[in-house]
Amino acid sequence: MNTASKLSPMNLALNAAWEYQLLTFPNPAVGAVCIGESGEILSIGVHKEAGGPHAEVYALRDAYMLLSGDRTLIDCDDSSLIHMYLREHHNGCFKSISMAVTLEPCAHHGKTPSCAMLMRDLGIKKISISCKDPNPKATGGSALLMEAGVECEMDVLSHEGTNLLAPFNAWQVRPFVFFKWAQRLDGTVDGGIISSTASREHVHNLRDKCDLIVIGGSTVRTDRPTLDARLVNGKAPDILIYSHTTDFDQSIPLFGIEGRRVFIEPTLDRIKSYRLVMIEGGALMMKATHEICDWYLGYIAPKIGGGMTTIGQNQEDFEVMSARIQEDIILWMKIKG
Ligand code: AOF
Ligand code: ZN
Repeated sequence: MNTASKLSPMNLALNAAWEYQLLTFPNPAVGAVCIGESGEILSIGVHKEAGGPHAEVYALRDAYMLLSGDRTLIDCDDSSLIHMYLREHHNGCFKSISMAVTLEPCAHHGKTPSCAMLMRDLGIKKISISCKDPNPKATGGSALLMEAGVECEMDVLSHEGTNLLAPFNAWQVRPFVFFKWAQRLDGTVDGGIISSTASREHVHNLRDKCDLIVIGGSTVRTDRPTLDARLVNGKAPDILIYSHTTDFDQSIPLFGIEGRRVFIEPTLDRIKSYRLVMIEGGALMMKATHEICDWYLGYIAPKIGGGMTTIGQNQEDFEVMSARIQEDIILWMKIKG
């Protein structure tokens, strides 16, 4: 059954954006959908990395290709080129098209040109927006579109949109901290590799964007981890080993990576000088970092057996903000409240 067709356009935009959550650092995760005259979904676009095309630009590119049959832009990821090409060739094909976007389209020219100006110039009919852009340099897109006669609906699924935008809001003023763990269906977290290759690549992509990983001393001693991003050829972030004792076997691979700094400290204060921080560890680390964790990222592998220890000494009630089923189940969560 194709459940995607039952979701609202804004839900589709939100789901698409969650796939790139934190990977767009320091930009926000954003999703955008183009909708045809009869309410049919034409395209779904997502912002994939800072410096790349914004979500709206991918959605407009793909809708244009569908409506016009012109496939010239099919492999184009150059935002300025897509803007220029669409302006030149749209031939009025967007005049009955609506869009749903998780974030107000940008009104400024940053690393890429303004989405709101492009949407205005293409003659989009209507736009639904979940959240205003908190970035003072980029905001103003909704006003610009309304002035141009585009119908604007604000605050659509605003709770969900605000959740999606939380890391971006944090980065303006403070670090954003999340706790990541992997478990089997029986709750065990030990006994070797648990997650699928795809999940581990996702973690490595996240490590590549993080500037600090925090890990407990006992995990370092038992797992002897590397904590780099080798599966995606990414960078190895700095490490804070949260420990009261400093005697670690220096042949543990995480110590041997050039260009990375490793701190061994009995407090978590170091986190304050970073912006995107991942905490890796088990039950004790989860408890120790309860006060400073914004979010929890859980990978649940469809397996039982092979481990002894669970993360269940803790008691937490989570709100699931995004649940994705791949080979593993991937849950983005925050403490309920
Ligand atoms: C959008 N759609 O998909 C995103 C937006 O340097 P730039 O050109 O990439 O602009 C980055 C700013 O644009 C970012 O700080 C945020 O305010 C907004 N992000 N806007 O219309 C998107 N990612
Ligand atoms: Zn934009």
